[in-house]
Amino acid sequence: MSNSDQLIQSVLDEVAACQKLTDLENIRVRYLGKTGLVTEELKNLSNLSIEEKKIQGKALNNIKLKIIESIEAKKEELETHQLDIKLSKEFIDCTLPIRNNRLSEAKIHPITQTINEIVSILGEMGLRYEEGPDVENDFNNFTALNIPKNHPARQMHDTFYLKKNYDGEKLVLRTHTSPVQIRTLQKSNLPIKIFAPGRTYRCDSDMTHTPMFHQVEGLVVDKNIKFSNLKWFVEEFCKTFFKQDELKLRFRPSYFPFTEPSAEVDINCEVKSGKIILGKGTKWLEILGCGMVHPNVFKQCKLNNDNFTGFAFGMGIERLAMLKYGMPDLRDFFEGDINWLQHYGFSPFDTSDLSWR
Ligand code: 2U9
Repeated sequence: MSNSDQLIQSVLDEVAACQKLTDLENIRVRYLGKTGLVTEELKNLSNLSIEEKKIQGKALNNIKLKIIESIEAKKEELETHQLDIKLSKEFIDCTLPIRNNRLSEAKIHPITQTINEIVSILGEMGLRYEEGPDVENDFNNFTALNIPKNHPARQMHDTFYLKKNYDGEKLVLRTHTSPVQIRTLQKSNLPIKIFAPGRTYRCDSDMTHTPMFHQVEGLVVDKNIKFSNLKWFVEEFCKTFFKQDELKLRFRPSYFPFTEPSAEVDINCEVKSGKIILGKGTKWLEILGCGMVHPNVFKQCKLNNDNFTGFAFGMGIERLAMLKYGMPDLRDFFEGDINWLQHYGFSPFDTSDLSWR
């Protein structure tokens, strides 16, 4: 074995026996560092003849390469081994139960909770739950509701229009849940006592508007239904929903194409240290719209029975939830922020607000 072969073999043995990255680094410095053995030999080449330089230089570079290769391979081996040890120590048993049950308890979204409460109250008051599609035709969303083409109310609705369907008809994302009532008026026998909660869409987005929001509308059609029946019904609903027997209501004349006469309804409140207290004080908060079903709506639905009249009302669900539960910003309802949901959400096990008897 030549001298250089012997040197290579002894370095390889040292590297193979090495168990720590720090020891490996020491070996590298001893042979290849600034004053390392191989480095010094390379420096000494300058004293040799050109012929000798060629031979010795090639041999030394060969030694250097072999040492580098063996150190690199060993380094990878030691690092992988260290990582394996670390991974085995930091093993996570994902089958273990969580530490704090309450922190990660699933919550019911306030919109779902509020809808469930409304379903419970209106159900108790004798109305039947109805639902319909989010994508509607122009007739159900507008024309049947006494909003003909070119009626200014169409502009008020900021409608999302869809591409024309196979019949060349332009469909819309419903701008209110009223088309559900239109469908029911067309298919059911009178009397009709229904309510329809659900998603509605308007091309509008700012502090107080989101492109999608929720509404609930009610419709009662029967013999001899009068405005006084509407007033009683709405008052009863508001007192139950806000759990305020003393709640006062104010009916202000208004205009909707689908009702005549129409009214907007306010509830009384007071503001104390920045907080709204409902059912106390002399301030007013708008809460819903309502009215007697316009005769044109009945005509459009081919209902020509003169003995029947009806009342209808509509409310924004986000607004009801914000007033009852104190969320300050409408847009948070749709952010999907888990901390907001932990704060404002409802326990699935607490159903106390869902029974009104
Ligand atoms: C039929 C006949 C009449 C539903 C009504 C309102 C008044 C109303 C708004 C409240 C807040 C919508 O979410 S909101 O912006 N709604 O003011 N809605 S009367 O009237 C109908 C519905 C269907 C067949």
